[in-house]
Amino acid sequence: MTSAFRRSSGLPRGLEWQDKLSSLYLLPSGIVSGEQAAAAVISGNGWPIADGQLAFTAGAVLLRDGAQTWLAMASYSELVDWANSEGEEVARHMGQLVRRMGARRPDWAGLALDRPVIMGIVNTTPDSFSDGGKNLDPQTAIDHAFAMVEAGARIIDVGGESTRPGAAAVPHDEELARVLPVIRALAEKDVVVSIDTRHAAVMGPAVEAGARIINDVTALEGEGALEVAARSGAAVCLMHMQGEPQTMQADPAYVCAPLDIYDTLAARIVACEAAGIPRAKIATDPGIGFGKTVDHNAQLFASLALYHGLGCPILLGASRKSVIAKMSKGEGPGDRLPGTLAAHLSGLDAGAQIIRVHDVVETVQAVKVWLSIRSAS
Ligand code: 9MG
Repeated sequence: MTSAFRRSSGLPRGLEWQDKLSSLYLLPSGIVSGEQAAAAVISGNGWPIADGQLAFTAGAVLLRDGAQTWLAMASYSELVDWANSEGEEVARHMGQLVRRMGARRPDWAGLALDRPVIMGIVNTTPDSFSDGGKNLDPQTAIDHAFAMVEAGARIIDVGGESTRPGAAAVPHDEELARVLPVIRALAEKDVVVSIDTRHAAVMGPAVEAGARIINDVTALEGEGALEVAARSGAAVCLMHMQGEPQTMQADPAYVCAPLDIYDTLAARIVACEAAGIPRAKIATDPGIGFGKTVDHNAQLFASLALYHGLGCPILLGASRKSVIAKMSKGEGPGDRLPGTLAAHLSGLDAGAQIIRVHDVVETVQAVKVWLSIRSAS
């Protein structure tokens, strides 16, 4: 695996900042929790992340320069001194970033984000990469979803069109016929449902049927999607994808994957706000496996905390994806649970609030152990 960044010997100093601020990013590191987080913040050696249960005590300043991104590490207090010594513009830019990182995240779709939210996957499709065909019958899908809720899932993500690499498009009425009975049955019992779709024509009826979240792998780029999502009042998840499912894995290319994706998500948040979707309703997702090589995915896992700078909850979805097998020894989708857990727990360490999974029982156990350890720190 290769890093997305090049090591710099020190923090960037004395630059003409006014034309460089948009190339300046902060990747929080040295993330601690519980009493350690509180002690770091009180002593001025750290800053809270999202809800105050986590704090970062150091950070990487990332500076893009053409095709290269330079990385300089510093402790939190060195970062503060540095930002203040580089002039008003840098202090303001860094101040906005850390304020966004530290702001408490309000409930999302009515869910408190003070402990990890597990989103269970129900694909009512014949061709999804891992569970394709298993939940095509609505009653089977509904039973499976209730079992996931019983096991601890707090959201059920219902999809009626596969977005796996190479998947074919499905007519909207077919997609609706697959998802609506499942959404209705779950919503009737007050289950929080997200509709996994990239089509405005599906989003509207799905929300009317009771879905509280629109999970769109194209970050509401499709025709009419922003308007429908805004009108619906639903929470949204903006996921990053490069290209189209048919071809996205052909030759994914970035100047710097973590930062290119950060910029795209930032622009989509601005578009949402302009359309009337408040930031409080938005979650962001770097889109593991969607138009990314193994190196790109590894870089995203390693820099996930960067996305706290967008000021929204982070959703991470690595469940059973081919990247897990590519990082290991080529296991089939049904044998990727251990790698999936490792990837998701690393996401929780970075402060991700929501994880999207197939295997709820096993994930709940892993998260409970993770929480016990975290709450002792
Ligand atoms: C629908 N879908 C498939 N993979 C996903 C991921 O990683 N994140 C989100 N939000 N949705 C996904």
